[in-house]
Amino acid sequence: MSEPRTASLQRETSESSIELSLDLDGTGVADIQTSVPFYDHLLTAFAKHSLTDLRVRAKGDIEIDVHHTVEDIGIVLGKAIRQALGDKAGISRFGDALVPLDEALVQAVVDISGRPYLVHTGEPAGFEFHLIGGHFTGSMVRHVFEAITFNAGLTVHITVLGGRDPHHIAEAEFKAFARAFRQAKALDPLVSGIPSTKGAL
Ligand SMILES: [Mn+2]
Repeated sequence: MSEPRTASLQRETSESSIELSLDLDGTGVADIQTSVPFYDHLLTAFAKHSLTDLRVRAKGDIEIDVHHTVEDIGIVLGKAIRQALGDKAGISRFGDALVPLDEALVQAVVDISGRPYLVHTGEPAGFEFHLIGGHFTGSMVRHVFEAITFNAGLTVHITVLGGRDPHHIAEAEFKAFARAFRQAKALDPLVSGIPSTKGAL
């Protein structure tokens, strides 16, 4: 590996203030303070299981709702992933994972395609309305994946195959995504150059 695959971004709006840095070739060290504890938990799981070192400091108008802060961090995380991936030379490009958390089971497939596309299905009826950890609604899970996918330029399929507990379902979704992303971003010694017949991703 030549270039370090790192990125460090800041984003400031009237709704949130975010500092985020990551290293795609890390060991999964997470240092995350978003002011939304359950989101810290999800992003820590993402870092750990994707072997991405991730540091986040965020403040936002959570007295209104956690929505702005959670979404904006997803946007910045996506942009940082895109920047850190660079020209994508030598990557595996595709990854997939099937991850359980007790009764919950989630499949994730990632293509570092340069084409943003999210297919997200299978959350049980009413999941979007459930409050997890007192702040975080189930609806935010899809919203975060939309923000990451669109800003990182990934094709992502996430399929919830089973689950009853909202905490388990959300966490299994992040772990499955992390695990699939870990494979996709991995450098494959057999790949020379950019793994696309078009020559660019
Ligand atoms: Mn948990």
